[in-house]
Parts: sequence; C-alpha cells; structure tokens
Amino acid sequence: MSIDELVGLVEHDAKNDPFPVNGWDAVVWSVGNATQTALFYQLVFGMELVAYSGPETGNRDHHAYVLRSGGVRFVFKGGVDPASALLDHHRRHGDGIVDIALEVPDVDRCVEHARAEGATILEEPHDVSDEHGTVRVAAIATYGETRHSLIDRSAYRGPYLPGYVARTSGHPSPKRVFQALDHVVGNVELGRMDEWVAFYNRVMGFTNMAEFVGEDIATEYSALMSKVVASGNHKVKFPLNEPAAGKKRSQIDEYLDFYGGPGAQHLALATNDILRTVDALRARGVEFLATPDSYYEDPELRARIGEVRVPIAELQSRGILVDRDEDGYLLQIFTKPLGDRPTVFFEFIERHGSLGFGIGNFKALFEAIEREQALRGNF
Ligand code: TYF
Ligand code: FE
Repeated sequence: MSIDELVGLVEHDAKNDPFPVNGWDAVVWSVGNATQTALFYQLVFGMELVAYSGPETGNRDHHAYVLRSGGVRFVFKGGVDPASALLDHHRRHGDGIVDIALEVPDVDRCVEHARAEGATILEEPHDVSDEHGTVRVAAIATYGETRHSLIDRSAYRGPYLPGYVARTSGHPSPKRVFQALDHVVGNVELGRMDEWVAFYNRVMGFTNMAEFVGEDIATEYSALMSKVVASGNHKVKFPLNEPAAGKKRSQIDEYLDFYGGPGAQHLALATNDILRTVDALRARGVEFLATPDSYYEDPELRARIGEVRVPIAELQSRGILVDRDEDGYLLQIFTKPLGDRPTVFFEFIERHGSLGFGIGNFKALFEAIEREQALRGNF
C-alpha cells in the first residue's frame, strides 16, 4: 500500500490554492529530556536518528534530535542553557508539540495570504543556508503557543535544516512500526472551535471535512465537539476539539488544565499492519486504552463493519477498534498519555478506503478515556 493510500489522499489543483501545502514537514516537540526521549523513540517506537544539533555543533541553547519513521519526521528539543526559552515552555506545558511544520512550495505566497487574512506572522520569510544549500522558512501562530513553520526545502540536500549535522544511532533499532502522519488534533478553549475552523479556512485555505461531532454525543460521553479541516490534497488534516458541558469534566478540559492552554492533543500515525504495530509496541511496554469485549460482541457493530481483513478475534485480543463508512473501513487504537501530564497521546490507524476518523467508535473510545480519567481522579 502506498503512503497516499495510507492517509487517504485526494486529487487537487494547487495552482488555484491560495496557500498550497505539499505535506507535513516535521512535528517539533519540547521535552524535559531530549537526549533520553530520542533514545526512547528509537528503541520503543522504531524511529531512526538522522540529524542532530547541540553544544557539540555550536548550539549552546538546546539539544535537538531529528528522528524519522517512513515519511514522518519528529524533532525533539530540550534546553541546555538554563536561560533557554525551551525550558520556560516546558515549565508551562510539559512535554508537548511546539511546531507542526508544513512543507510548502512557495513560502512567500503563503505568508502574504496569511497576513492579508490577519494571521500573526511569528517569523518573516527568510533564507537559511549552509554547504548543503538553502531553505526558505517562515512561521505563523496557531492555537495556544503552537506554531506552523512553513518550509521550502526544494533547494536543500542536508539531513534537516542548516545548523544540523547528519547523525545515526550506532546501535540497532527495532523495525519501523509506522509509515506516515495521518492527522494532528488540536484542543482549543470552550466556544472557540469555530473560530479556529474559520482560521484554517481563511488563512490556510483548508476545507471542512464531513465528519464532525455535535451536541448529541458530546453530552452523553466525555463532552466534546470536533470538526475537521484539511489541506487541498488532504495530506494535512487537522481535527479541532473544544470541550462541551457533560456529566463529567470533559477530557478536553482535563487537557487544557494540564497543558496550560490549547495545544496539540494527538497525532495519528498510519501503519500498514496495525496488528504487528500493536504487538511490537506492547512487547516494549507501550500501554493502550482497553476496549471491553462488549464492543466486539455488539451485533449492531458486527453487522455494520461486515468483513475486514482479519477475523474480529484478532482485533478483540488487541483492543483494536473498527469503523466503516461509505468509502471503506479503518482500524484504529489509542495509547495512554505519552508523558507525565495527561495531555499528548498517539493514535495508530490503518485505513482501507475510509477517509473518516472513526466516528462510529467515539462512544467506546470516550468511555475508555473516561475510565482512565477516573483513575487520575476526575469524576
Ligand atoms: O481524530 C479523531 O477525531 C479521532 C477521535 O479526544 C478522537 O481520533 C476525537 C477526540 C479525542 C480523541 C479521539
Ligand atoms: Fe484521531
């Protein structure tokens, strides 16, 4: 299966797009200990170290490790200099995502459009160069303290960005367990979801995808509303959640409290063999949300999902969820929070035609999230 099929790409005319996006460039994290986190992502999540910046390369502010898995690039940054702004960010938010960087063919055109639509330009377009060539970079602000760097690396052949040196691990890493980034979800404050949907519509020319969750599910389970925007080619998809009033404190409120404001909630990582991914990660200690047997025994679900590529028992033994719509089906599973604060987590997703996000699983998923919230003292 190609990466395009894995993430559900559509045809798109970039010429008439006011803000053309080629795809994801990198997800940049601020973490409490980048040196250890980089090792964890290699040994547990099967990522490959490709580039590095730090005191040994002249960067006295922080360590930065660039890791890859298929088409996915993560950059983990941790402050070295006690005055590093990264340490202030970490004090406020804990481990989290500071930059959802996008690769664009024309940085200046994107920034001009964003400016005209009222976006906050954090970094004006400029060139950064070294012996490997030149990268054109800019950055715009999005929800909370999160940013979108806009990167044109078409004239660059280095391992990441100028200032980084190529670096490999020197130790064997396990086989890769995910190939592509499918979507990145943002949590925003109560009542602000539609503003952020409008931001992505206006500033970045993103269009609304069909799937959204209104009041009905929101009041019964874990209380949230969600809408999805996507770039023209659907390579970049951003679901946006806001809390809603419910019986219990919303999982989105819990996130906002512990993250200290809006931020990226989950990354969905596409895999072409979710069974192998889950088995490999569980064997290395990764914890997933549990799915009760009643989910798989529900005759309505059985009838709706029909035939999938493996017997349901194979999904049940691993807690993998299934959803089907008019275009096909998807398999998905969610990890528990990755760090100390109950904020960021991963979803693993295997798509078979479906372009959705698993709306049929929201009830079971939100109940599982609520069980975890209750263990943390949220009732
Ligand atoms: O991205 C999505 O919409 C799905 C479902 O807090 C989801 O993965 C939505 C909200 C949430 C967790 C998962
Ligand atoms: Fe998701």
